[in-house]
Amino acid sequence: MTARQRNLLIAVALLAAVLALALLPGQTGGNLPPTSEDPDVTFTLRTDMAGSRMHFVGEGGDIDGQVNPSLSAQPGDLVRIDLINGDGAAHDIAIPDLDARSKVMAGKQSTTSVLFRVSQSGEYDYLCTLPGHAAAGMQGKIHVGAPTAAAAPAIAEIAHDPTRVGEPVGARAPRAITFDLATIERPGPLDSGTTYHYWTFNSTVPGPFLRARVGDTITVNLSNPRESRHTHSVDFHAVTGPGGGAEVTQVAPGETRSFTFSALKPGLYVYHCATPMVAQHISSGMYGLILVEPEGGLSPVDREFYVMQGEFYTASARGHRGEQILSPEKLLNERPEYFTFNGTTGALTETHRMEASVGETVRIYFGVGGPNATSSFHVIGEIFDRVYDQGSLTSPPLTDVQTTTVAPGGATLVEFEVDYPGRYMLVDHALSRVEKGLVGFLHVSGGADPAIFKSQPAGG
Ligand SMILES: [Cu+2]
Repeated sequence: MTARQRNLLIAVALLAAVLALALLPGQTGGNLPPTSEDPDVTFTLRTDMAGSRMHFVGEGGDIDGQVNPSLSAQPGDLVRIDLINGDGAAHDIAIPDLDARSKVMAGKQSTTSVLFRVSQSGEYDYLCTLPGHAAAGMQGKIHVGAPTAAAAPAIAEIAHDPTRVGEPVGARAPRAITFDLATIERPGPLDSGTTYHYWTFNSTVPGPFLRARVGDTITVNLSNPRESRHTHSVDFHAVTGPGGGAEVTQVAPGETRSFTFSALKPGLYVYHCATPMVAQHISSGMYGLILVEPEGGLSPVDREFYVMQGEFYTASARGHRGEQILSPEKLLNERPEYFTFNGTTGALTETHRMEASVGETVRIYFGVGGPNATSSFHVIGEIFDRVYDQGSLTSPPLTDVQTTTVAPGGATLVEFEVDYPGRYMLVDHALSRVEKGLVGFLHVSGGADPAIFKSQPAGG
């Protein structure tokens, strides 16, 4: 090779390098870009080249090994497509109709991804936008199905029965106990004629009322069914340890994780999912209460109820019929469209009946899942005889309280004797929230004592 030929080769190589840099805008591989939102559905594709043909190949799941696989999503889904470079050439992936496009990647095993929301049913093309690549075969379809409107009436109830509060510990000694929790993602009736795709513990909102004694050694088994789309976890506020358990229970679909903790302090504590975005997992229904009773148990009462308050941040306002979907913007701006006791607007007015008789004592275990709104808990027409403020069972209770403040991730016990018949309304005294679904009924039957209350005849 002459010096002139060598110089020419170097010049060509330099030109190629400059051209390559100019053609690759922004990030060109490495780690996938972080996303603040949790996608509803994720697909992974690999690029492949055979002769002059190029295509996408499905990686994992139902599409594994398929050339330019058809991808499926539901209206409203946030969809993420991760793309792995299998052939070394520069590629990207775009959905032109949705104005969604990934960055360009180049080099074998480099990656890129695209995140987009499909709001309407229909068929959309995905393709590589580099010149000639779509024509060489790099294109496929995304099918966005219609919502299953016919399924709505048959959807099973999701509201936790407030009378299911477990067994009091009584006088028993500390012992080892086990709680099995499953993270169930399923649709449920949020409001009249409206459904929502809930994420739950054990298929109800709130999750089960867990009851233990101080000194118990508690093992939690957290299972995430194979059908789930998301990773979940659990953080118990009754736990002393990393993340309240959340650090060791990030459980992917199809897996189970366990931990054991000592119930060091009596009290009424919230548990909740703590997988990012945590506020989304909580607002979708992933919270509950665990009662750690003191030695000897709580004093007996005639009626116990389990009630939790939460918020739903939906794309449409209350009154929308059909399926509601999450609005991440409203969630981040803390502008809920629904407030609920026990997960649905009718949970404590239509679905479940809370009853007591005149002369009985009532205890309500009340917690706020939230994730954001503080509750000003109040029962219209009653006075709380005792409030175990902030769920503390080692402080003396407050007495004769009208309204009590309960923080998100906090709880309280209220006790009162019911003295007069009627329908008493449980509310948050931030009363605009009644219009968004936040109300429950306590039905009190029995004789009316006019020394306590009587109406006067209408005047003249
Ligand atoms: Cu979760």
